[in-house]
Amino acid sequence: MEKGRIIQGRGGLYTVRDEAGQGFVLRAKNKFRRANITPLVGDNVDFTPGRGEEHGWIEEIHPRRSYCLRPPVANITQLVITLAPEPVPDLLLVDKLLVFSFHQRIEPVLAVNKADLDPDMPGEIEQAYRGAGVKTLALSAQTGDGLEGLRRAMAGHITCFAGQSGVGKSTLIAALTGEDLETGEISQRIRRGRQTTRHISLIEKKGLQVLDTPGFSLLDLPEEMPPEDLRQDYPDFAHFAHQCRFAPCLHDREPGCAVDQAAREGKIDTGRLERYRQLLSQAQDNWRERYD
Ligand SMILES: Nc1nc2c(ncn2[C@@H]2O[C@H](COP(=O)(O)OP(=O)(O)O)[C@@H](O)[C@H]2O)c(=O)[nH]1
Ligand SMILES: [Mg+2]
Ligand SMILES: [Zn+2]
Repeated sequence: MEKGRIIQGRGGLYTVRDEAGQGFVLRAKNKFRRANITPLVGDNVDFTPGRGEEHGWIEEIHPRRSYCLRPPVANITQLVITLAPEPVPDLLLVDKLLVFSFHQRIEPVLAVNKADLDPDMPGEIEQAYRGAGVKTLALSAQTGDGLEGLRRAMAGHITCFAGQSGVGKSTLIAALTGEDLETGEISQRIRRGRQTTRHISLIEKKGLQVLDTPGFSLLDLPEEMPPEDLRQDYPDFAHFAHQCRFAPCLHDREPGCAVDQAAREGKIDTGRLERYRQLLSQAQDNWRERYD
């Protein structure tokens, strides 16, 4: 049996690459369907190669280190959350992506692209997310500024880019890997018409492993997450939370809330706390409706 990683899946055929870089076209054994397991891009597998023109078989899927449903990918270790001055940042999305990262123990990085349009923005973002311990990088895919820093941050990771459409994810991936990807407005149009057949592939180029995926912008909070667990994915609150008067405290305007106090004293970013309360209320609604 050989070992490799799924780098693409289409119509029940999977491309698996072994450690030497050789590609194999495989199908999944029926036992996976019976067990309701779908092989995902990023999965580490044992396989038997096909003979001649025949495809081979995926025999085993190794346990996953991380798992996403939308987009369907396994084993990513880093999420590059990309934002830019244009389109106007959706920080609620950024915070959701951070919750997702912390929840799955995936390393988040905040990549502020298009710094050529607004040189102040990276510093503002860095300031707001410093308490959460998230690395912020100032970038311009257009001028190339900061790209080497991003490349260094990505070394050794399986990276997925996430963020609103138009922030420059494909342009960044293209600049880093040399891979020719659809960028800009044309891709938007094509993508809409292609929703059902869109595919994900793991690009392995120039020492980087990157998943090019248009997904993640429709991300919901982790399913089946009890609302009181949300605060665990806010490292910037942890330093103060043990001083709250009530235990447990949801930091939702309870009297004597030390997180609220810290925000009023400028020790926690007030936007982070406001958006946390928005997400908490969403999580509470989901939780109430979960058996409907
Ligand atoms: N000014 C500027 N424009 C950029 C930069 N990076 C990407 N763009 C432009 O932003 C638009 C959207 O880029 P794209 O990579 O398709 O974004 P995606 O939807 O996140 O994949 C394109 O027109 C790019 O040329 C940058 O650093 N500076
Ligand atoms: Mg794109
Ligand atoms: Zn509190």
